[in-house]
Amino acid sequence: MMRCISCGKEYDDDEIVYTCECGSILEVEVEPKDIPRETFDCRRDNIWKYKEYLPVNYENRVSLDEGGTPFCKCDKIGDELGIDLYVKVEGSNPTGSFKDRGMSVGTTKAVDLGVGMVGCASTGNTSASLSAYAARAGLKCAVVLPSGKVALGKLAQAMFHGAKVFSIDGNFDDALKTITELALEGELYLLNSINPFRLEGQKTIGYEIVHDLKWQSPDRIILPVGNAGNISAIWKGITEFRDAGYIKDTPKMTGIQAENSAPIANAVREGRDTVTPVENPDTIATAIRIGAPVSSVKAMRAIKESDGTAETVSDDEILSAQMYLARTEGIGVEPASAASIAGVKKLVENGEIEKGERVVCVVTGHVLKDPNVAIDACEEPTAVSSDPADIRNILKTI
Ligand code: AN7
Repeated sequence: MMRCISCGKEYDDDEIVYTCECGSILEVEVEPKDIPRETFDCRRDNIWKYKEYLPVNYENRVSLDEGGTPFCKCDKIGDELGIDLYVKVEGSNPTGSFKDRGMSVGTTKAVDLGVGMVGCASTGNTSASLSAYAARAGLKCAVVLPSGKVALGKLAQAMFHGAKVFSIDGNFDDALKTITELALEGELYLLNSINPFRLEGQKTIGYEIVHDLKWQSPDRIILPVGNAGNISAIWKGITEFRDAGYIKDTPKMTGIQAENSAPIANAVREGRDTVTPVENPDTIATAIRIGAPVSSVKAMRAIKESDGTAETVSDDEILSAQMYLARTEGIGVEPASAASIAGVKKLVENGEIEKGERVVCVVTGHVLKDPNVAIDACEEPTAVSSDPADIRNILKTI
């Protein structure tokens, strides 16, 4: 069953509906299950090991073995900041971002419903993931992208997996309006995160983090926020496992946005409950270049209920955090993902995070998603002759 998060109206799972009659957004209701948590340990390590909590038909599942991503303790950065730091590496998913969790469940729902075509608007990763999962499921796929603002790796994926790719003269928020109109006309099944079944897949990040920590909650989970689906989904996962009795405590949900694309962080800073859209969002972290987050009500609820917060970081802070993580811990992430690392640093510095806190940063996408940013940040390779002496001399200087 789906339920409106504002007025409580209920909708049947078989209905194709994206928003409530009252205009607000929907959530899938999942009851606690009578399953001991040890059950999950003896299953293959992907999102489907939590199948009882995924409200779609398991027999129809569209899977590329997504989930079960690395959970790396990062002592070098942690020691420098005086915290206990873990990084959940979502770039290790099949198409290189956390979106695969949501698309696995979302395309399974599409198969359950018997639709023929799926679609989304995207800043890049959603389209890369959907086009792969649609191929796997044998569904037609259409994606609408903001022209010139999608990182190269993501664009390559969407095209290569065979989606029909449209490029519009506008930003993500405009692209979402366009594809939503087509979905409401019944042309295609919409798999943006306004579709609550997408978030059912993404909530498994929350499940995995507490499972990775041997059924304990971290003090805090930090992640980049664009449309705010992921922060809402992770909080849903955490509260479901709390309600099932698998964990006792819950983490402070902490969202990081880019300075000029920060409607949620602005609202939190100004103590407002309602989120005002940003007209012309801009940041080098194109994944989170979003002005009107679809899931802002859910995200504000997650932040409030969890006693969390939201913060902004500048493009420069994002780029230096991206390189710092790559060169200190060996974890390569795209700019948007580095916002969580830039965020943890800022929150330690301004005293919001206490010394000794156990913090999990979710890094959402792989460095290869945006090769241009990575290359622009580095020196050119040094041209040498094939004589080893040339190289030997230079190696003495590094
Ligand atoms: C790497 O692909 O919105 O707050 O259309 O690709 O759940 O939106 C991507 C978002 C963070 C933000 N990190 O997550 C899209 C899209 C990366 C992302 C986010 C995105 P949400």
